[in-house]
Amino acid sequence: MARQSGSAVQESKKTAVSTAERANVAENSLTREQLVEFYRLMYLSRRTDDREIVLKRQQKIFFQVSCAGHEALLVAAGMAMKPGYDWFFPYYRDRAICLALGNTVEEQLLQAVGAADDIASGGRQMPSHWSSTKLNIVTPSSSTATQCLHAVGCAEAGRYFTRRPEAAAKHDGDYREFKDVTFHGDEVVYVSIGEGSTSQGEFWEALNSASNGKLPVLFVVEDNGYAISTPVEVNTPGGNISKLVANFPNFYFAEIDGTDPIASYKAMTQAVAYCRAGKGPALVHGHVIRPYSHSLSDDERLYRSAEELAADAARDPISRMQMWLLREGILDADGINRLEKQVDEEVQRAADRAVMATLPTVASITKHVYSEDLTPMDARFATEPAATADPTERTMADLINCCLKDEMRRDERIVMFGEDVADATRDEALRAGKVKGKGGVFKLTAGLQTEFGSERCFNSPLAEANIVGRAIGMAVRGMKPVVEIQFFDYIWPAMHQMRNELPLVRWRSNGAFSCPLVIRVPIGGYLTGGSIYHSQSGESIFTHTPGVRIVMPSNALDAIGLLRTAIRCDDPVIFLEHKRLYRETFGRAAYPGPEYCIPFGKARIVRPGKDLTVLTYGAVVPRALQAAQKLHRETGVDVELIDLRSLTPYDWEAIAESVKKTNRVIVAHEDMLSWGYGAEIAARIGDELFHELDAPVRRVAAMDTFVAYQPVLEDAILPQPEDLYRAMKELAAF
Ligand SMILES: Cc1ncc(C[n+]2csc(CCOP(=O)(O)OP(=O)(O)O)c2C)c(N)n1
Repeated sequence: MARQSGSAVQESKKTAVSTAERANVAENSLTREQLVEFYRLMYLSRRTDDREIVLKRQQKIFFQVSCAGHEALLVAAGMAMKPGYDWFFPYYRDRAICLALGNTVEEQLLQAVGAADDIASGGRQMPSHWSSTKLNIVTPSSSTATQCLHAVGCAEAGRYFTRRPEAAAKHDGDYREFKDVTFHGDEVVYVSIGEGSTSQGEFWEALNSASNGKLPVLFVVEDNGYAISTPVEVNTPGGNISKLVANFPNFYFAEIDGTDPIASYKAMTQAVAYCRAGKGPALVHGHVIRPYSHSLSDDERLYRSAEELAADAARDPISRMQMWLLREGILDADGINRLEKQVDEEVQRAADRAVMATLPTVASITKHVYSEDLTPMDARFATEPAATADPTERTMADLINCCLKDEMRRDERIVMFGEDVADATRDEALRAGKVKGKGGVFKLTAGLQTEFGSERCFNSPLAEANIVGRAIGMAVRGMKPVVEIQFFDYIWPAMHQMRNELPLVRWRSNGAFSCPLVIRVPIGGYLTGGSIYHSQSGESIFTHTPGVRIVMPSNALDAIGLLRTAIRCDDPVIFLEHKRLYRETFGRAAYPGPEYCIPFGKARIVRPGKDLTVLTYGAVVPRALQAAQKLHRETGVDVELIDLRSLTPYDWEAIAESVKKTNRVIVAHEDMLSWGYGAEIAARIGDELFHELDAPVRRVAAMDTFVAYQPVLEDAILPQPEDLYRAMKELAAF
């Protein structure tokens, strides 16, 4: 990892050293050249921060957060690891490790100005949001701690591909065409976090899985004593994170003075060696300082005394290492000056270029919201059901299970995990045929572990962010996780991952990284007694997020066809499965074969009609059909019933065509009325089809409340066939 720094290194070679000093250097296992390079990188990082601060004051950049005080710990980590071989999930303080890995100052400053050529994000992310496909630095968000779970998933993917190298093969016709896989078998995954952010549950969820899986993840806690203005004792009981994590099994732990380059390097090399040898994860807790405020938006003098700041300054790693190099005779004053001058010139040149850089075009904004390579609307996903020897009508639950099996047979990159999805984690009894296996609370994953093994279908801890966060890390590496959230009602702990991470990986990295995966979620009510926490809808919360596809089938054939497309496509998909429809008589179908797909964004006309359009999806489809049939029988009003099937994207052409024909439209859904999915559709119809309408757009939906347990209340809260019937009748008569 030694990087030469030109004349500064030559200068150092000229300096005389005693035998004792040589021994000291050797003991630290860094050559003299490496020690000089170590200092150069630290100084380069600090000077880049200083330059950004100037640029911010000149209003040439718009945000600044520095690495100052963390440089020794981070250069040590960078020197102990292999760029483009190991994987990296750094946070915003990590300028120095990124420079040590090979990021250039110009690359970093291009992000600060928001340039089109910013390799990390194309001008989309704030400065210090490092990302590089060449170096395996994975695009981060600004959210604290979410990255810990991605690192765990990334390490799991490395292990998975090492054990099943054939799974890494390219494959035409699905996402694999665009998702290259690299692995080495002994790569280590670096993830860093501030001590304040260790309060987040996702940090602990990551330790849990890294420990259980003995995964090669190096956690680095950069403890500068503050989270903005909040001191360590508020976040960490007892004030020391090392004491709290000490009992996690399988870990290598080190607590060090992270302003000491030699101690830092020693700890990092030992931790990396431990991980690389496959012994388990490591956690290095470095005590560092924060000589500048949290960011340029903060003034630490408001909450830190002058004495405290002076005590920090006395531990500054830059001056400390400079003194050490001088004392050890590795560099003399001239050598230091020369090195610093070179660095200053390098930073100056980079800044001069960055401020002149071309800015991104406004036309680029919508690029990479979704895959530019393969859309789930693609014609390849439009197939017909295969002729079948077995015409047995199967339930939605059955056909979803069939689809999972088909796809797992076809694509070895697929893994399935979630709460209780395995047949039996302790599988002796299963293998001996003594137990049948569970396979999910709704049995949708039954038999997957038995057929595909415990590495491909397994139980997660009871932690929804853990499920989604790990899946994201795996998908970034090219795996295809098809995970389950047990009930929609409990999706909320994963919300942080689902809002700030999953939909954004592609867009925020300007297309450099992506995480196509599927989250299957049983959703909805009409259960008679399902109550508040087993009846929730809420799809509009997710359709309000760009970057993910939202699908909600109403029958068995659509479920199998849409799920297959969800798995094969190149975008993240939230696949909403209505629990009430799992085993319904309505909408059963024969198995349509292992290639049957339905493209997203294509509605299905459930019942053609000429007088009135009803747009709906999910469990309201059979209810609306019942109402439409009754209305036709009784009054002759002919309702056109359209099942949207996919909610993002949705089939505007089908909607417009139908409204132009009937001139009257109802949007119906099970979720509550206000700010629901129907509001958007109704608004767009009002906007674009106003002249086609003979009546106002009506909505039928749940009351603006929660779903109660007592069936009398539940029935009143959720839209029933009678409510739909009444609305249809009124609108037809308008
Ligand atoms: C989930 C989340 N909550 C709040 C914030 C706002 N925020 C940004 S940095 C920060 C403090 C982080 O402190 P620490 O983890 O100790 O890291 P440090 O900045 O000190 O290196 C906060 C509260 C955020 N980015 N993400």
